[in-house]
Amino acid sequence: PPPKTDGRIQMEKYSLDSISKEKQAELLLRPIIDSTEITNRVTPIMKDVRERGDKALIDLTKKFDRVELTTPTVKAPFPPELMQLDPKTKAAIDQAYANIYKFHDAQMDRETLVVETMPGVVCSRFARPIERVGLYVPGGTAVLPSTTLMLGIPAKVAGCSEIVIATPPRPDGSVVPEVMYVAHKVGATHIVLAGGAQAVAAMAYGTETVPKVDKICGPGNQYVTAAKMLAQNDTSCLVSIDMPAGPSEVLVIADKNCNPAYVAADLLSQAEHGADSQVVLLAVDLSDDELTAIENQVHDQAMQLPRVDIIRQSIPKSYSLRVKTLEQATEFSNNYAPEHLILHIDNARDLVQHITNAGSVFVGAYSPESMGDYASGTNHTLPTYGYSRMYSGVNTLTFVKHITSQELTADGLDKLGDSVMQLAAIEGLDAHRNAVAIRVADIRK
Ligand code: HSO
Ligand code: ZN
Repeated sequence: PPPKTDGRIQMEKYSLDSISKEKQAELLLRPIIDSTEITNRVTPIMKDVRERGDKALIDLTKKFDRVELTTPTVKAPFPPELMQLDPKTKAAIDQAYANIYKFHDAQMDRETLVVETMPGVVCSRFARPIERVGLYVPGGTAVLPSTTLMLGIPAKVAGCSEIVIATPPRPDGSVVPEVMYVAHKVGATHIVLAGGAQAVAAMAYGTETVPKVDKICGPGNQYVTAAKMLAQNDTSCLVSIDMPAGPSEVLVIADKNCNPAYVAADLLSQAEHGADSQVVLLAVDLSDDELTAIENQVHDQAMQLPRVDIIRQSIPKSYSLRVKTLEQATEFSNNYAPEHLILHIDNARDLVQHITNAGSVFVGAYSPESMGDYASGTNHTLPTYGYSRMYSGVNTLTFVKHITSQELTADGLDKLGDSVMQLAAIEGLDAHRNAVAIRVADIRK
């Protein structure tokens, strides 16, 4: 049961020097997600879409979203009257778009890498867009044009020729206008009015109106994640995904000179995402009063927020951990491998070189996560659940694959031939050996 807090919205509290090694290990873990039940529910949904296409999509959208559609897909060009925005919103989207575009355009791999490994042996590598991509934009408790930007812009920069966006319809069966405006800006070819596993299945297998895609990207709930994983494992649809996903997270490192109100605001901006959001505060050498100041801010600010009911669930499942030194904080954070890491510390920039695992780092008092969530230029689709240990967030290279090539001259083949023939002989692959021998014999004649 959650600890009794007299109605106070409060994180659990630990101190590194008074917890056991076991407790410390436990604090590094995320809640275990048992996916069997989810998988069992998702499997028939995917089968249905695969077998009945649009009809299944329409039925499932009626069942899960209570929306009756005549067709599940809107094709580009999208009607301007369906993307009317208030001018302030449009300007904000345009500014975010410009920054995200600029940062992702700079990531594009446009030059062929050419290396002459030995005289006459030239190896190259070049990028090509993944042709057809499916972008999942969740609906649920928030409208997410920002996610449309974060997925659509790198796909556009990479040069994907078919960009399919799936997003749950509004109750009247329409697309969120902000989402449609961004879809238009990134050059999306289709919008699929569906959410959940059925949306993923439609893009993985294709339907009468939804093109089958090669890669599916984007965040989603457990059903969406399970569907992405199932699709990836199904060789009959030949589709890949961006990364496994769990609930969103932030880890904040704060020292004595932090602004408690800023720290609390950052913790809460993560906590409001969902009841399962993970929020961690590492307090570096704070006095009782200094920690209390942050806790008070968390409570007081939370009480003013419209999503306080979600925060009431996420904050008590979160914790603060007091540590003595910045080194301890860094080590813990690297072991936790957070999705977002915010540094409310002196000389924050100096710590970045010591960060080994994190999806995205927010450096100093003036870099709240919100900036990266919306508009500074970095991507907000990031690895959660400790996967920042080995996955990168979505970026422009998410939407390309690399092809290598080589060209050898007779001289190059001659020089390297003996080694290759030797290796082929050791592997017992004589046809391989012969493919070299037959040429070398001519060259050496
Ligand atoms: N923090 C979320 C992204 C988001 N925030 C969207 C606001 N809108 C996961 O990185
Ligand atoms: Zn956010």
